[in-house]
Formats: sequence, structure tokens, C-alpha cells
Amino acid sequence: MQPYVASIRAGLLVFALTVAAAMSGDARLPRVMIVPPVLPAGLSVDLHTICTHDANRTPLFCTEDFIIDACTVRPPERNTALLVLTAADLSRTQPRRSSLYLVDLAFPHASRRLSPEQYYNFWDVSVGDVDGDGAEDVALCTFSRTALTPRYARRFFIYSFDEHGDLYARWRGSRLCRPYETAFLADVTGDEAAELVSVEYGLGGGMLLCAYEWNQFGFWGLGHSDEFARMRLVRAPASARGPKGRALVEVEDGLAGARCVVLELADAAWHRVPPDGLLCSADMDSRTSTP
Ligand SMILES: [Ca+2]
Ligand SMILES: [Ca+2]
Repeated sequence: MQPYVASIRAGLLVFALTVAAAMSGDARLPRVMIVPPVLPAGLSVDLHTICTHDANRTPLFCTEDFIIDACTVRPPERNTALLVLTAADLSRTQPRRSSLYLVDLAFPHASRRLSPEQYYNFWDVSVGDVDGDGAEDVALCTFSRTALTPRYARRFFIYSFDEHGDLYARWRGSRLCRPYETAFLADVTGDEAAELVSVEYGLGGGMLLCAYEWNQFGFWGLGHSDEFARMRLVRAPASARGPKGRALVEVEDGLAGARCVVLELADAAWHRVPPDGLLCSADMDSRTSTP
């Protein structure tokens, strides 16, 4: 698989979306956490268009909505394609009325909308093989209600590809262990099956890094980190095949202020690597990636 790089333009996208969210303002919700799309080398993205990053600037995908995330995926027995998440409404802190598209990377770059419904207000997408069957599955962060819980909240859904190359709902989780800031799929155990990794709000008012494993009916907890006053994910665990994925996070607590630490899942908890928490260049290896 070719190496993937984040476009510089992705940073502009994040900035624009953050400003849009801040201007709209809804103090009851946590700040929206939109991570930059990670596109194949040679592609760039702005708010409404994905195109080749060359003199021709050939468009692959255009929309009147806002492109809020994109990642590559390989549906079973099909070529690698691009999953593109759009939202029609950025007027509140959570993007609303989302659509998910599958875009061919090969010319003429055909695209089609997949079945996940707009009213779930998807705002982040990631890809990984949660059940270890060799086929990639799709995870979507939602801002939605349930039949039993009318209040809007961040929830987490898993979809798989059917024989037509569309998605069907595999698991619609009404909540994780705690309210979450961000959640995505990544292999943090090194077995090539993806875990659910999340930054959540703890009972003590702080934030912690968590991991869950698929158990065929849903997810069960693998472990979590210490709780810090604040936590920001800088680099996510890489989901590529290889050794155990590590996370680079910026944390704050009342004693030491803000600092970056590397966390690795072992013995049912996220531990600092090295144990004293000091960051060295050897820790920033292929086991982390730009989220
Ligand atoms: Ca799978
Ligand atoms: Ca794994």
C-alpha cells in the first residue's frame, strides 16, 4: 500500500471548520473535534472539492455541502477508494445532515452516496477491520438520538460492506463508557484487528484515553489511561499492520502543566512510554500517525 500523507490544505479546512463552529456557539456541547482528512499522496482538499494536487487540478469529488473528513477504504473484492464525509450544516458546534460517499480513485472518479442516513449527523469517519475477518469496516461518530433516549449525544456506529459495495449497520452503540471527545478505529494490540480508541470525559471532570475490543456483539473495554485535567490527541495510533500502535497525546494536570506523552496499551491500561513520560524521538515512529 502506498504511503499516505495529509495535505497542507487539510489544516486550512480544520481551521475554517473550527471558526465556523466557534462562531455558531453552543456552550452545552464540547468543542467540536474535527481531525484533518488524510488523503492519498497527490490529492488535496478544500471545503467543497477534492482534486489532484498538480497543475491540472483534476477534480475527483465536488459538493455544495462541506467536506469534513475523508479516508481510504478497500471494500471486499474492489479497488481501494475514498470515503468522503460531508455535512450540509455547520451552523452549530456539531456538523449536521451528513452524507457519506464512496469515490473511485481511478479515472473517471465515479462517486456514489452510501446508505447511512443524514439524521445521524455523522461528524468523523475511520476505517479498520474490527472483527479480524480481513475485510475493512467503517466507524462513524454520530450526534444523534435513540428510540429510548431522546437527548442528542455523541454515539458510535460500525458499518460493514455488503455484496453491492454499500454499507449496512453492524452495531449502533448508544454510548461508550463515558461521554467522548473523539473516537476512531486503530490497531493498538498489533494483531491487525482494529480496536476502538477514544478520548473520554472522566467522572472526575478530566479526560482519559480508552480502548475497546470487538466481541462480535459490540465492544468491551480493554483499558484506559490515568485521568488528566485535559487531554488532546496529537497523533493517533497507526492502524497499519505492524507492531502495537502508540498514541501521542498532550495532557495537562494541576501539577506539571501541558506536556506531550506517548501512551501504549499494555496490561489492561494505557501506560506512558517510557515510564517517566519523557518524550524522545525514538517514540515517534511508525506506530503513530496523523489522526
Ligand atoms: Ca471486518
Ligand atoms: Ca488489534
